[in-house]
Amino acid sequence: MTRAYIGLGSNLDNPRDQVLEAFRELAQEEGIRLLARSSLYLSEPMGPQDQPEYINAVAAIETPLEPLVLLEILQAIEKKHARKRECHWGPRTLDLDLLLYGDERILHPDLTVPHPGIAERSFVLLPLREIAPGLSIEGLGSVDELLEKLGNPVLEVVRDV
Ligand code: A4P
Ligand code: MG
Repeated sequence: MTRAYIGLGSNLDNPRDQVLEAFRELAQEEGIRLLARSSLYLSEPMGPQDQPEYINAVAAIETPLEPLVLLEILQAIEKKHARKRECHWGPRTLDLDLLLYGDERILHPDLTVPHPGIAERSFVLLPLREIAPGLSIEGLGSVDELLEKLGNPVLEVVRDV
């Protein structure tokens, strides 16, 4: 069994519901045990600015699945949300990133883990710290240190009930 962290993001078609539904879908997958889900964080778009704000969150899971199999499941869930890949860093109904898979470093044409964006993204680090306080990322340092390097950013948490 490996503990892994999934980053969730949405900025189209009622992002809050997209993310909440994705948590439910993750929990229902055979081979995925949902251990924790973060709050929903509101964040300004990184990349092109002419797109709506994002809702971001992180899930902690435990799984016996190999990372590439897990990635396929994440992509199947994205598809169910009518995800259209139109433009790099452009708006999306649901984006699921495999942030961490145990302590493993994976450099595969289809999968880079830890996810390359982690250290620069407050919308990943803040929800990650919420559900995994004290977590350290092999080669990058602790989530607290990474947030400090970003100037201890703050993001608004959205009510999810
Ligand atoms: N891939 C490689 N490594 C991974 C991984 N660790 N997890 C490959 C998931 N996928 C991974 O992804 C392209 C390919 O990346 C996949 O086929 C997979 O094999 P994609 O999701 O189709 O493309 P993308 O999302 O347009 O590009 P990219 O680089 O993944 O973008 P990001 O990093 O996902 O960023 N602003 C805010 N505030 N919040 C956001 O969540 N997200 C993005 C997208 C831009 N701006 C944002 C946010
Ligand atoms: Mg992505």
